[in-house]
Amino acid sequence: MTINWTKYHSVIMDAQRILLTTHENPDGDGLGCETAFYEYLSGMGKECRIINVSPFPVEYDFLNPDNRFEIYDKEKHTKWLSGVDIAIILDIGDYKRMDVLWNIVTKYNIPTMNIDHHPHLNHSPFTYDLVNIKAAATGEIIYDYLKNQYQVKMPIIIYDGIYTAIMTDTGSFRHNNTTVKCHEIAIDCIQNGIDYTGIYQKVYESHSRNRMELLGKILANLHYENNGELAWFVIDQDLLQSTQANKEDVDGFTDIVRTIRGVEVAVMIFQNEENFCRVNFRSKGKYVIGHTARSLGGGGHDMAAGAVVEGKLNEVIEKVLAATMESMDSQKNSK
Ligand SMILES: [Mn+2]
Repeated sequence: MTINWTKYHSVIMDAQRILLTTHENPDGDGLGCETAFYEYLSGMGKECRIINVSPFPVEYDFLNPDNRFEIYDKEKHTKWLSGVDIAIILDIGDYKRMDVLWNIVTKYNIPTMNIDHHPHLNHSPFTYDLVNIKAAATGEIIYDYLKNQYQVKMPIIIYDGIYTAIMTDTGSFRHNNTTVKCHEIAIDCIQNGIDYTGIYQKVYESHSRNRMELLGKILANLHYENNGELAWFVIDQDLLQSTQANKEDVDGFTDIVRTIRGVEVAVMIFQNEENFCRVNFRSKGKYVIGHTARSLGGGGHDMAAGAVVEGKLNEVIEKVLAATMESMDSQKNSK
């Protein structure tokens, strides 16, 4: 599973203009990898830009000291993008999560390097695939590569990015993807001077009041199925508006619901747009939910996955619950 970087290293070195990007609604892993890789590539004299399709989440400001993160803007970026030598795509899971940037990459025939720890479909659309599904975070893969490149101490922002990537994807070193290696990398980051308490507080202790109000309303209205092993909740557009919360505020809610005693699987159905719902699945470990997400057109890991499901809210709820309950039942019966 360990990636042999020799070939990919020369591909990267041969490129001059490099685009770095990650999935829509970027998380700590995607952003941490981007800032770390950007630091390295710019240091090598590459003409490198980080361009994402979604806004930069403010709690990660410490990864963005010099406004290195840009939001895709057709007017501003088209010319530059048309001359990109390689697009390095981090933590993507599914090329569709690049949104319009995928169309651009295809339009200009830009070679793509997919660096990820999500399982991918058989027919990869990328030029190069560097996938290690055993890695807890894409940041772990990036760490291995960069650690090899630097003969001296790496710049602190690389450690900040890598630590953030692994901390967020392991739920602060708690989830079942946490390994000895995650802790070893954390030790290296701490020994090299990262402010780990500060990073934790910035990421996890800077929620808006609106988010907490929305969370309160959700927790007061949870639904339980399958003898309490499944807990689910719905966020419709009215609820979102009534609390003035934004779309990013719902991140992490499913993890919170999963913490309830007896709950094995938590599901969020979030009405993102009138006829589209973002669905999140989280499992404690007894039930695999990755394939349920895939059966709904989504993807992800065994215990943490998601999908975007088209349809009227009530139809989506019905469809998602039926698929989840059926899968949980059949897994239970086969044990
Ligand atoms: Mn990740």
